[in-house]
Amino acid sequence: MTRLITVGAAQLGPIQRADSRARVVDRMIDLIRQAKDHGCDLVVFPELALTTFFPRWWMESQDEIDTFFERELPGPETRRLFEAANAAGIGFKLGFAELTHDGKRARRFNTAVLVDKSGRQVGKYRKIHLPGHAEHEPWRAFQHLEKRYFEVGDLGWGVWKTMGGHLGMAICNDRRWPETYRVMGLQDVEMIMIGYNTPRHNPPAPDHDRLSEFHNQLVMQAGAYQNATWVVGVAKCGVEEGCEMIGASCIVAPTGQVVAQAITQDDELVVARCDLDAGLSYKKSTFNFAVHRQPQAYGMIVERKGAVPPSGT
Ligand code: ING
Repeated sequence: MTRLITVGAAQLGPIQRADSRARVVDRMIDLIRQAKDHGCDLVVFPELALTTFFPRWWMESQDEIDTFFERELPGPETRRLFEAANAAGIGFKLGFAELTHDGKRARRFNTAVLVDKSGRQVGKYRKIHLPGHAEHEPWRAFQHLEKRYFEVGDLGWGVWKTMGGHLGMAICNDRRWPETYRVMGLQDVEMIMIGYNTPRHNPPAPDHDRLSEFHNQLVMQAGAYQNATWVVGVAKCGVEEGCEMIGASCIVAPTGQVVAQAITQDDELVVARCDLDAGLSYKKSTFNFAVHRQPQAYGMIVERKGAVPPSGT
């Protein structure tokens, strides 16, 4: 018996600072319409999909920073998106900047929510690996202030039984860290949805720029294969306010193979029919965690944060 889920990776082209949420929602609803035409069950949108990638700018006014956050979701400007998906009978994952209050103070996270075909919010994830820096670094061609504008996510990496399978989420820089995939792999995840906004140029390491798409694909193929799971990576890309971000959205099978990939740096729906049982043969053999893993040897991975070189001469 195969458990097929038809997935639409809904890559978004650039969103300029002046682009309204309404304009962006129009574009996303068009991608949902295309997904419906292709028989998609699930649509995956990028990280911070409603606005331009604002951590590229140093801002002092919290009010100005907060214009990029959602205080409620769905809210007045995003309700149309939820209604369109529900009318199409399509579930979706949406990345956005979350501003919430815990009764004592405001909390700000780089967040993703998973909504099923009935419109129910079944899962939420808050980004844990925040890249970049927390202070103004004017030497950079552009800033990357995620460590300033967001808190480290406090929900862990969950896996939810929905859409006929075990689905999990991660966000952008998370995809570069093997721990991200393994925590979900240990929850028997079958599909991991990852949105990203990845500038091509990395100011502290410009020699990496030419390898941006290679590294993007490498980490998601590795994560998929080593945890016998589908990985759906979806970009917001193109030139936003003079800053180019890579596309290369792709759908990776548990075999590690890329089964579909975007070819533009614009709005583009990438579709694949994903058999959620495709990882089973790996989970029963090569990556049978219960049989082959040796957690007693892995303690350093949790106990030690930074690398410590060997002692001696
Ligand atoms: N963006 C980038 C990412 O991890 C980055 C940050 C860029 C890291 C280039 C390394 C090299 O894809 C986000 N938003 O995490």
